[in-house]
Amino acid sequence: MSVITKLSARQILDSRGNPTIEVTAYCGKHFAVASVPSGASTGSHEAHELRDGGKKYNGLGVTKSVRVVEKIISPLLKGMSVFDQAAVDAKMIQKDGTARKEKLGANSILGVSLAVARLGAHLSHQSLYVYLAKSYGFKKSFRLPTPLLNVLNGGLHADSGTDIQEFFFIPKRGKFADKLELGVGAILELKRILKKKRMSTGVGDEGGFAPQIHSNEKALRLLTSALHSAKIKVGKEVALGIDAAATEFYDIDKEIYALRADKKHFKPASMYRLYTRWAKRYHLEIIEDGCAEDDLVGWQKLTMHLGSHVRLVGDDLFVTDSSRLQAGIIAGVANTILIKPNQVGTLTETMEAIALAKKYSYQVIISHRSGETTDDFIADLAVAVSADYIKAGSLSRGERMAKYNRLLQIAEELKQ
Ligand code: 2PG
Ligand code: MG
Repeated sequence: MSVITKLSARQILDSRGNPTIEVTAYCGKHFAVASVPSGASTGSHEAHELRDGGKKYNGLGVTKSVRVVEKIISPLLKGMSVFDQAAVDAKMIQKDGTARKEKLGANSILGVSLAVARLGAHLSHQSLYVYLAKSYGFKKSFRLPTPLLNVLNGGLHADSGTDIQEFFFIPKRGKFADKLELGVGAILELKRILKKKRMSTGVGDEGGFAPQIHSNEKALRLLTSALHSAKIKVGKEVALGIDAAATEFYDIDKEIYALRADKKHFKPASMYRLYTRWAKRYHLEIIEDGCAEDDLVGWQKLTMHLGSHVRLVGDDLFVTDSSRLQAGIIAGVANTILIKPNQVGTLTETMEAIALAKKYSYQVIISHRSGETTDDFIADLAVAVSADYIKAGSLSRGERMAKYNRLLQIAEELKQ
């Protein structure tokens, strides 16, 4: 029988130099490793990250989480089948016993969850995406996701001065490898233009450029002009998209969205007007977190006005949580969900949210976090569930490229 014999864990550092947890799951002499990413623009409904507090690493150490894995979770799961992922996850959820995984920490639990899944794939001699699809009953007519390339970083991810956190190039033509090639061409042209304008070509947390721009709309204009000068058809060959991460610039007391860069304020019920203008002018295919996590009025208006032709993505809104997604479906908000396993804390709950989204025809985007490791699990996850998109940053920085390069391997395997 293939059972879990031991779990070990350690503190490693993520792409921002912050501590994070890496877990090894063992079945005798066989083992598999997984690590956990961490966000900056985290929604308040996300599951809890267990951190040490105190002086070391600005309180961000994860030695407590390491101890939880080795002293509590390892004996708890010892002897369980490696292949019964749902039971493994349920056991940890039950042991934790809190709604947001405050006791054991979602980082501890997710590290174990992902390492066990990878061990299951290894022991059954299957690619991880095949194993995941089989374990959770997703169709095996796999499809590669379209990449959302975050080519300009702002908000909490860079000091470029834009309120909008992420600006995407979305290459649409050809196979996955063709899309990356198209993306590289567009990014190099953007770099050339930035240089010509004597703007910085240094990159932010997710590998996108982060020049001082100080106007959200100027950023959109810059991207459009790069596509024009590369003779790429905007909207047809490469579309644009944004992650506003609006929770970060929503003033909850005054009930207004304060766009500092543009010196503009919007009430929840009128935020959609700004996006309507941008969507028309700049061919926006995607608007993620256009409104704040609990602003239902804003979300409803936005969905009513743009939902039929723009992908309106709930990130902080849904936090990969089936019950929040269910509530959103009933309220008629958004039409796409962003999936980040560490928002909810187990693979099984992540899969539940994806299955629910698919049932109600919401599109699915699998996403990295701004603080990443080189773990490429989400690439396999995206293929396992035939996600519509993957968001893993720009085409730079090793921790971002790890995901895209893993997709290139899978594309070769699938001849896609
Ligand atoms: C987001 C993510 C990833 P963070 O808002 O979608 O791009 O950012 O990980 O900082 O929450
Ligand atoms: Mg987001």
